[in-house]
This record gives sequence, structure tokens and C-alpha cells, in this order.
Amino acid sequence: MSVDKNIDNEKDLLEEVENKEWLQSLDYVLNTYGSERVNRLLRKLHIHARKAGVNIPFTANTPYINTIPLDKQENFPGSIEIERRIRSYIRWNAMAMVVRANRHNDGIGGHISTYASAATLYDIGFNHFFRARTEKQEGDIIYFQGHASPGIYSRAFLEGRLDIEHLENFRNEISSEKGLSSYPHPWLMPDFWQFPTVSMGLSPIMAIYQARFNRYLEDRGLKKETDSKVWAFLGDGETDEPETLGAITLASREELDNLIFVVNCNLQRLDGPVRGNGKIIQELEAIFRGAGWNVIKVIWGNDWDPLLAADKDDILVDRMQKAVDGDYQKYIVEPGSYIREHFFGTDPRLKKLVEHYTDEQLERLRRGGHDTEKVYTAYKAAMENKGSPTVILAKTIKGYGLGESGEGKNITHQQKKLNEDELKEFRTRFGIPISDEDVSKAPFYKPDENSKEIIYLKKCRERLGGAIPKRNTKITKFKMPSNEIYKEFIDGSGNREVPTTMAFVRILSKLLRDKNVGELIVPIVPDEARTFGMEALFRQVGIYSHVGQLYEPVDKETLLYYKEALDGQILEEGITEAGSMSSFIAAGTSYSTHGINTIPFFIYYSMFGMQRIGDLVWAAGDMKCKGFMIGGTAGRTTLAGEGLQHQDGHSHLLAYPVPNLLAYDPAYAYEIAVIIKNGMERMYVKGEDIFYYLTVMNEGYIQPPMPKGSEEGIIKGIYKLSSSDNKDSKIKISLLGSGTILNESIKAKKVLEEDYDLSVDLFSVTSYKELYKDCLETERWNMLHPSEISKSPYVRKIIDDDSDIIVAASDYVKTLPESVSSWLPAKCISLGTDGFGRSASREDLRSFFEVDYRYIVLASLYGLSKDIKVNTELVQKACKKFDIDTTKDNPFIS
Ligand SMILES: Cc1ncc(C[n+]2csc(CCOP(=O)(O)OP(=O)(O)O)c2C)c(N)n1
Ligand SMILES: [Mg+2]
Repeated sequence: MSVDKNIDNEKDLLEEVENKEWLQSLDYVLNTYGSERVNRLLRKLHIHARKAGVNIPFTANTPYINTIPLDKQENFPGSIEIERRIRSYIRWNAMAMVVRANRHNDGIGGHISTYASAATLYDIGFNHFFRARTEKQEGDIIYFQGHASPGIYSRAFLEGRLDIEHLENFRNEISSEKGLSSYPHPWLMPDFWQFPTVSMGLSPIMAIYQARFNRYLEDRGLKKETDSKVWAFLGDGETDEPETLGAITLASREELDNLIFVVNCNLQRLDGPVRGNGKIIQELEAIFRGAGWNVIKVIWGNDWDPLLAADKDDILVDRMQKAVDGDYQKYIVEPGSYIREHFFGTDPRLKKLVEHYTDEQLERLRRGGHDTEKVYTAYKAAMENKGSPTVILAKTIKGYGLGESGEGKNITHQQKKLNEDELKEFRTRFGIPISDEDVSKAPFYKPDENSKEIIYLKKCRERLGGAIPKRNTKITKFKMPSNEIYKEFIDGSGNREVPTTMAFVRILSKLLRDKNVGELIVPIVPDEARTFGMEALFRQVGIYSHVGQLYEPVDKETLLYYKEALDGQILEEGITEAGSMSSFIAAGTSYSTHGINTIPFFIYYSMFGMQRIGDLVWAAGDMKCKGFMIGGTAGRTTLAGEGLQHQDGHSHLLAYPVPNLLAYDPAYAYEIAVIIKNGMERMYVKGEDIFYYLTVMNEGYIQPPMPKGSEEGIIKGIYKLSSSDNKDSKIKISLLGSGTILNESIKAKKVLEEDYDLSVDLFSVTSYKELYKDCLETERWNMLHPSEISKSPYVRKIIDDDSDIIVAASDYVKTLPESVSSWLPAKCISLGTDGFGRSASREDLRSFFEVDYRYIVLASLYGLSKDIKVNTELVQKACKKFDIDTTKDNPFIS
């Protein structure tokens, strides 16, 4: 036994000597030739060891310490003390805002602990980095974490942008003129917030595509090259959202060094720890490093520096590495004695390291994200980094400063009320000059305008160009494209059968050539250009690529080759509807962020729009985004063969809830032309805060010329295509058709007139949503003005009052016509495509979903029979005549 031990000792000794020699050599190289040389040497060693068969385990992680060592720390250019005081006041008011709101109105909500943890991260940005947009500078774009909004308001209060009445009315937007939105909502605070960020995961993906769009504008010569940055502040829990991390490789691939993520790693989310059994910072480091980002970890504050310097054998670093986030959370809520025993007490050498520290000192050892100098250093490094995006992983404490009332506790995210003692503790901890008598009221505190703090705060912002956040509401001049573009579509296609998809692509291609708007058009496709017949545009305007085209494309010899170019205009996003929508948002809000009226056309498979990325569409609405979303190869029965997951018969219904989204299901090329022309004028000339959703279909048919005077109806949602040829009949049917199903209504009209001698008027419905909005508005007006002459909704002016029955058919769910049916002059029977699609021909699908002309005829006769206008027998006979299987399952559930 003892002999073995000696051998072991000898081995250990030898290893120690070897370690020393190697480390000394490394130090020599480092001191003589610098870190680049060390890197090269280590690479060489790595290869050498591999060749010799040494299996080196992969790790994308660096040790659990700050990325930037103490000797590389920047000198802080401001006054730490004044900034600490400013931050304390902001903290107090942010907390008081939530506490007071909930006293006024129990359950109104709000968050204290998110901003409490992020205060330093924001303050350093506000005081030293975030540049405002001015005449002279482009400014930075900042995505604030939604739940941190009280802190942002609180700063605006100290700056004098908001007053006490505003703060008093946090989350009270209806009964007060000065109400403040719960979260960043440009729709509700249009000259303050720019980006709605509260639906977690949307802000990071939007920020990535925003940074890329800024580059796109520069590469295409639409704006000057600048060093402005896009900053996105995220929660660590937020990184679980697929959108948060789903596009990070785009940022590194495109070398977006204009992009900085700051992840506030307070180790907690709403219910509890983000990674109790692991370490979120290490997990994110590996992911971002693997994706090619510049990762800066800010884990430990200055007061750990002497301990780390004394940790010659890396025992402390090992211990830091071993403790999991659940442990680190526990150290916040327990006293210093617990930290001494459980963190340092695991190794006598560690215990010795802190033997001269009091328990109180151990308790106060700060985390990096609360350390002014560490955060400043990280931001500066991020600003100076070239060639890749940067992510700063800053370790903080959730509910910092809340003490017993929530600091580091699992309930902290939901903490909205503080009692008198808790308020006192907070006040004392941050040194807010509020007396014991007053503190229970949680009054707001603002130092005198001439105080050092206010002067300092304002100077910082003046130096950086002014206050932020600030949304630009000015409209930039816009010149409409030539009317000539639309002429061929208004005139019709003659004998040529053309699908509306093709007509749209032609309009787009002409707009791209227009001298007024050509360069402003931003076509965006998620790998579907060929599906929509858009490949000619590859060559015409090129596909945007920051590096141009480094290879010879395989189809170089062909006319329509795959052309990538630095000044390419198409954003070919690959298979990411979420990414494409983020580009759409960046381009559609560029009128405000950059004062450049880019007009995005986002062309995609309609099935993968509203239902897949509906939340981004909602965000686009909130931020007053403009542009055209084009749902291609739409319609549950028009997209033949593709089956259940592709065939869209409901995206128009999903467009209903977005208040400022106009949704159209046009049947004819001229309808598309009218809608686009009108849309451009409303959005860019009149400055209306609306955007558009149009579906286009891939079934070819003759595109007729536009009937004179139908523009208004096309835009408002319905117009008469033809009156009955059969004027003598006493029975009148009104047929409503949309999209390609309009052709079935046309066929049905013929049968009803010729075979049944009935009178049929035919209408094209371009938008049930527009009709519905108008009906609601009219009804509402009538209700609120009972003594005045009632108004009629538009649809009532178009469909004749003497209709006996109305049959509405479309390639979408029946809810669309049903939504207006109570305002129609007669009973309406809706035919539509409720249910799962399936692979079949158009003909079979229309029969299956009961939307073909036979069903339109049947529904018309049935409707009339209910009113005893025709005989029931006639309906029965029609079933036979049209070979309709009356025992067939309902497509809704089959
Ligand atoms: C998409 C989405 N899901 C859920 C929520 C509700 N929610 C708000 S904050 C929060 C926890 C946030 O944790 P984290 O991202 O770590 O931010 P922290 O407050 O800790 O900084 C949750 C679940 C939301 N806002 N968005
Ligand atoms: Mg968190």
C-alpha cells in the first residue's frame, strides 16, 4: 500500500513539474509574441495530438468566468457614483409605478423584477452607447425587453419626457389621456415605442433581420454606410423560444457586426429557474459560439477579481463551473454563512481563500451584470468587434434589490405589491431620499432639475443625440408609380388563360422597372420563387447577397440564371417564413426607422403564413408596418394535389383579427391591379397605418377586362359583375363568388338561368373582411345615433333588395360569407371549404368540398324551396341530375 502511494506521489509530482514547464513556456510565448501566436501554437498542438491518436473531447465552452480579463478592462469614462444614484432613482420609480398601479387597481399587473435585474444593462447603454436618430446621425435601433418597460418609462420621467401623471397611469390607457402601455406598443404610443417586443422570441428574430436589412439598404445604395448598431435585449428564459435562436446563423453568415444581443441571464423565468440543473450562460455560450457569434460573458463583478487572482490552482474556477444555476439562485436568498459553507466550504483551500471575508462581504459579492465597469467593458468590446455579431451573456439577479420581497425568489416575476417594510428596505438599500413617513405611499422621486444627477443624465443623452426610445412619425414624400403599369390588367388577357399568380408576378415585375418606385420594391421569398413563376426576377433584379456571387451558378448559361449580387433586390430567405416576415417588417417599417419608403412584397405559400407566423403578423400590425403579403397558390381546392398540410382554405379567416390588415381574395388580374394601386396610395401617400394580404391562385383562365366603374367595389369588397340576362323571371337569385370559385358561380348562373328559368345577378366578392368591417361600423353608428336616419352597409347598396336567395361560394371557410350574412337582404347560403384538404384534382376537390357549380345550383334551389318559391321535388331532382351523392360524409369532419 505504502509503496503504491509513493509511486502515485511521484507521478503527481512529475505531472506538477511538467504542468509548470508547459505553462511557463506558454507564458513566455504569450508575453513575447502575443495571443495570436498562442492560438496558432495551440492549434498546432491540437493537430499533433490528434495525429497521434489522442481523442480530444469537443467543447464549445470557455471556463465559467468573464470573457474579458481584468487587465483588458476599460477605464470607465463617467462617474460611477452619479450613475449609481441615477440608476437607483430609476429603479425606485419603476418599482413605485407598478406598486401604485396595483394599489389603484388591484390585479392590473406589471413587472418589477425584470427591470430590477436589468437596470445596469440598460443604464450603461443609455448613458454611453445608444445613439439617437438625428439629422446628422442614423442612430441605433434598440429592442427593449417588453417586461422591462417600467424602467424605460422611469428614465423618460427623469429626462422630463414623461410626467408624474404618465407614471400614475401606467397600465391605465383608457380612462387617462396620459396612459402608458403595459409593454412596448407603437400602435398605442406611436411617437415613443418602435418595436413590440413582449411576445417573447419575436424581438431577437426581428432584430437579426433588421440588422441584415440595414446592410441591404447600404449595399443597394439606398442609405449611407454607417456604424450604427441594432441592440436586442432578451431574457434568458426567452431563449427557449425557437424564434430566439432559430435565425442566429443568418447573423453570423452575413457577418452582421452591426448586431448586438444582450441576454439578461438572471437565471430565472416566470415559474422558476431557467436551468436549475445546468448553467444557461454556458449553454448559450456553446450555441452562439457554435453559430459563429462573438460571445462575451459577463459573469462576475469587480469584487471577485482579487479572489480569482489569488486562485492560482484554478480551484475557484472549478467550483464556479461545478455549481449549477439552482445553487447560484440559492446563494441569493441565503445569508453569507450559507455561501461560505456550501460554495467555498467544499474545499479547504477555497475556504481559506475567503477566511478574511465577513459573511456580509460574501453576501455582497456582485454579479457581472450589476457591475458598471464590467458591463461598460463588454459593450465597448461589442461595439468594436468586426466581422461577426456579438452576444453579451450577463449574469444578474432577478428582482435585484427587492430583498425579502422577492430578490432571487421563484415568485419574484409576479411580485407587484410591496408592504411598508419592504418599501423601506428598498428605499434604504438604494438611498432614495424619501422619509419614513412618506415611504409607505411609494411616491415617485425626481431630483431637482439642477441636481448633478439630472444634469449628468441629460448631458449623456445630449451627447448621444437626444432621447430614446423615439419613433419617427414623419412621412417621407412618395411618388406613385406610373398608371401605365396597370393598363394591361385592366384591359384583360384577351384569349389567354392566365392564373392570378402570374398576373401578380407581372405586376411586380413592372413595378420593379418603374422609375418612381422600382428601387423601393423589396421582393421577399422563402424559397418559393419557382412555385410562383418568379424565377425571371432572379435575373431581372438579382438576389441580394452581401458577398455577391463567389461561384459560377450551374445555370449560368441560361437566360434566367440564379444571380446573386451585392446590389441584388430580392431577399431570397430560404425556408423560413418567420425570417421572411421579419424582413417584411424591417422593410415595411423602414419609412419610420430610416425615412425610406421601401415597399415589401412578401410572397409565400398561403398555408404557411397566417397560421404559422400569425404572431409576427400581429406584431407587424402593432408597429404600423406597411406592405403587401401575398399568399400564393391559395385556395383549398385550387391548389390541386398538395393535400392536407398545403391546401389553405382559412388564412382569410385568420386575417380577420388583425385590425389594420386588409385581406383580399381577388378573382381577376384587374382586381389585383386596383387593390395594389389603391393600397400603395393609402399606405405611402396618405400615410394610413394599414397593410395588405392578398391571395393569388394558380388556375389559369381568361382574365376579362374590368367593368367600368368597379374600382370602388373592388376596394370595398364587392361589385356587380353582371345582372341577370333573364329579366322576366319573378324569382331572383344573387350569386356571390370569390377567387377562382367565381368561375363556378358564373357556370351556376348559366344553368340557373337556362335550365331553371330563374333570374340571377352575379357579384365578385374581393374581401369579406372589408364588408364585415363596414357592416359592423354601420350597425354601430346606427345604434349610437338612434334618432337619425339609419345608414345601410355598403353590401346592401350593391346587392339588390329584391333578391330571394343569396348563395355565396369561395375557396375559403364558410365563416367568411356568414360573417356578413345578417346584413344581407335575403337568406344567404354559404358554400366553402371547411375541413382538411386532401390530394386530388381540382374537380374532385370542388365536388368533395361541395363548392362546384352543381352545389351552387343545388343550394340556390334548396334556398328557394325553403321559402316555397320552388318545389322541394325540384331540389331532389337536381341532386339526381347533377349526380350528387346525398349520403356522402360532411367534408368538415371527414
Ligand atoms: C411568447 C410568450 N410566451 C409567454 C409570455 C409570458 N411571459 C412573460 S415574461 C415571462 C418570463 C420571462 O422570463 P425571462 O425571459 O427570463 O425574462 P426575465 O423577466 O427573467 O428577464 C413569461 C413566460 C410572453 N410574454 N410571451
Ligand atoms: Mg430571466
